[in-house]
Amino acid sequence: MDLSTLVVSVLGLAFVVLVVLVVKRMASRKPGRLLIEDDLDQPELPVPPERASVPTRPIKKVTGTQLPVPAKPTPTPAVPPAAPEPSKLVFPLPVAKPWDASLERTRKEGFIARLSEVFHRGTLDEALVAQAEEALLTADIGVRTASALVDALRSEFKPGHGDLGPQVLRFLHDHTLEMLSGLPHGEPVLDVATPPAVIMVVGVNGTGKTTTIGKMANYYKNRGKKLLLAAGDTYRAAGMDQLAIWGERVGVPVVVGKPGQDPASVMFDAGKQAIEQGVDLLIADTAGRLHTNVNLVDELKKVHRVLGKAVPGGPHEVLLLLDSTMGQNAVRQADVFRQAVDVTGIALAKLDGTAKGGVVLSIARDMGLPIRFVGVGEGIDDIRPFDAKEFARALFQVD
Ligand SMILES: Nc1nc2c(ncn2[C@@H]2O[C@H](COP(=O)(O)OP(=O)(O)OP(=O)(O)O)[C@@H](O)[C@H]2O)c(=O)[nH]1
Ligand SMILES: [Mg+2]
Repeated sequence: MDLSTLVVSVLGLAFVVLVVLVVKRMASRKPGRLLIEDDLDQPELPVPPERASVPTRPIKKVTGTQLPVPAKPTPTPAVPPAAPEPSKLVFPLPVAKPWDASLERTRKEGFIARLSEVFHRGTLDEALVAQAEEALLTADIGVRTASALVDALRSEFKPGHGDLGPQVLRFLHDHTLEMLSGLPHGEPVLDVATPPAVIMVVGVNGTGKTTTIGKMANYYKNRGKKLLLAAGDTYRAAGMDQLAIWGERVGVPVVVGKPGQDPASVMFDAGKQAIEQGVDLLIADTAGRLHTNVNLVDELKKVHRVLGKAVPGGPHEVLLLLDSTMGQNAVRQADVFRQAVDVTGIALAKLDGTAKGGVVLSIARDMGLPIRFVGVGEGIDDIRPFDAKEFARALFQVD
C-alpha cells in the first residue's frame, strides 16, 4: 500500500467515526427539545433591591373579588424570588438570616462600637458614664431608656478585673433583657374559637406594610395555614398591585377593590369570603396616607369596625408597622395610629438597614406593646418573630 492510499484510508475512517458520534449524540436528545431551552432552565437573576417595590406589570383588578392564584406564578421584578410552592407544611422551615447578621449595622456603626471604645481599658468614672449615655442616645434608644440604663450602671454595676468593655456590655445586656421582659413578644396567639383570625396592618406610608404582609403570608402558609389577603389601600393602584403580586408569589389569594373604592367595602367582602372559604387567617393591608380631604384616623376606625362586622370578634390583632430606620420618629408616628385603633402589637421593618437598632428597646418600653415580627431584608423569608433573648444576645454579642 502506497502513502496516498494510506492517507485516504485514515481520513475515511476518521469521517466514519465522526458520523457515528454525531448520530449517537442526536439520538440521546429528547425529541422536539430546542437547545435554547437549556438557557431558560437557568435560575432567575436576583431582583435589584431598589426595584423591589415598584410593580411594573399591570394586574387585573376585580371589585371585591379574589385574584385567582395561577398554577405557576409568572416571574416579576416587583417582589423578591418566589418561595417553593408548599403543599401543606414546609419542612425544614425556611429561616431568615441570623439575628447577628440582621443587627450588624447597629453593632458595628452604632452604640455598641462606641461603648466598647469608651470602656476599653478605662476605669468607671462619671466622665465615662456620661460618654456612655451619649453613645446610647446616638442609637436612638430614647432619652428615658438611655437614662434608665445609665442610672443602673451608676448604682448597680460592680467592675471586676480586666477590660471594662465586655463587663459593661454584659451588664447592659442583662438590663436590656429585663426591660424587654413582661410582654408577650413574638408571633401573636391567633387560636380564635371560630376562624378566620384577622390581622389588620396599619402604619405610615413606606414603612413596609405590604412587604411585611407578603412575608407574613409566606411565613404562615409554610406553617400550614390557609390564608386570604385584602388590599385596603384603594387610594393607590400601585399599592394594590404590589399586594396582588405578593399573593401570586406566595400562592395566596388576594381580594382587591377598584381604585378609589371605599376600603371598608373591600374589607367587608374579604371578611365574608374568608368565612365562606374556611380560611384560617385574613391579613388586611391599609393605606398609610390618604387624600387630604379624607381623615386617616376616621378611615382606619371605619375599616376596623367593618372588619368586626364581617368577622365577629375581628380584627384579632392590629399590627402597627414601624420603620426602624426612622429611629425616634417611628415612636412619634405611632401615636396617631394608637389614637385611631386599638393597636395590639408592633412589627418592626428594615432592622437590617439601620444602625438604630436601639429603637427596639425604646418602642417596647415606651409603648408597652409586644413586638411581634421583625423585618430583616426584602426577601420572602426575611421575617422573624421577635425574640427578646436572641435580640439582646445579638445586639451586645454576649453568649
Ligand atoms: N431592607 C429592608 N427593606 C424593606 C423591609 N421591609 C420593607 N422594605 C422595603 O421598604 C419599601 C417600602 O415597603 P412597602 O411594603 O411598599 O411599604 P408600605 O408601608 O406598604 O408603603 P405604602 O403602601 O406606600 O403605605 C420597599 O422598598 C420594601 O422593599 C425590610 O425588612 N428590610
Ligand atoms: Mg403598601
